[in-house]
Amino acid sequence: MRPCTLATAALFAAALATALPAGAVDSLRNLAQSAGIRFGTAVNVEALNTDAAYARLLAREFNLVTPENALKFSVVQPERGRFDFTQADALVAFAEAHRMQVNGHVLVWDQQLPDWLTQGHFSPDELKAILHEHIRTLVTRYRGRVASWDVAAEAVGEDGKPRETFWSRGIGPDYLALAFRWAHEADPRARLRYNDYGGEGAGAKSDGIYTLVADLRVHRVPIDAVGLQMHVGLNDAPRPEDVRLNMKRLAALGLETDVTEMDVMLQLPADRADLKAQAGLYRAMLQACLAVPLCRSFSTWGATDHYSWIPEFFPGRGAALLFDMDGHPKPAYYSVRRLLRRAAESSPAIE
Ligand code: 9MR
Repeated sequence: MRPCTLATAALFAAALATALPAGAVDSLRNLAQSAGIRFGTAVNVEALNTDAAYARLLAREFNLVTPENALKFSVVQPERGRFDFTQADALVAFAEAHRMQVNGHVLVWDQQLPDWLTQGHFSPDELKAILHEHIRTLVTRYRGRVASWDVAAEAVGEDGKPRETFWSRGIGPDYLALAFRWAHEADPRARLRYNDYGGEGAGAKSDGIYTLVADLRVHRVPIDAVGLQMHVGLNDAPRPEDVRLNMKRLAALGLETDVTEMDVMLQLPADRADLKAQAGLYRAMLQACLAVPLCRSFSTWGATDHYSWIPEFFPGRGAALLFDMDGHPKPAYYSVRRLLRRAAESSPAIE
């Protein structure tokens, strides 16, 4: 979409936003708030700007939003030194109009990098300068408006060892510590997070993530939280009990946790039994989070099945989220809501 069209669409979304209800009493966001956590989703900003029903659904049900792609390196700095915040600005404005928190995603990742960067043959010092400038520019722009940042993501391999990435190759092993320090310098009050998949429960990767963040803590690197992505299927999800224990051991390091990107992909077309099993998994993972005081939020990687990354990446699979293709609640939505209501009845509210 051309910038002027996007800007017009953003204005439309903002105007529409003021007419929306700030979450019905029984919405996920309101129940979650009473239960002491935030309930979030990744947001497709193009859809936010063009699909009024989607915007209404987001405003009603969620109080935490993560731009699904709008702040990724190739989107936000498509050419060296030229930053494009059109989409991210639209999302932050929408979030502010609806009293939602924003999680910035993602500063150091080795996907969605622009060609000028990956093919630029930069020296370690040049790459450090580029990354520093990138982090400083993004975090400063949204200081006080983006409450937390995924500073780094997916830096640990399946074997638990640090993964070799574009950044580790180009800068060396201290790129992670540097990134957290630079983000902290740019906004000392932002909550800084490490975010990964496949290490939510027990196992080598979970241990590797634990070792990595423990080491950052020992070296007084400003890290506040660990994000557990939770992209799962019905047969490969971690045991909820292991997720709880993992959250607890991270809490013992002084780290908060979040479920950051949950979705449960199903074989299409999804049948009733699968939708029921899916509901059970969402419920169990939410329950693990609710059981650990330092687990602060629970987010799904998209709101409706219509705007989910799964069918494109896993042909024949999908139906992974809480709302169906038409934005109607699925069994998983009702399970999550019931559990939040129960938790809300026995828990103090957060600010
Ligand atoms: O959902 C995102 C999709 O639209 C992008 O094409 C993709 C690019 O790799 O990234 C997806 O989001 C990822 C997130 O940024 C990091 N964790 C895994 C998510 C799913 O791949």
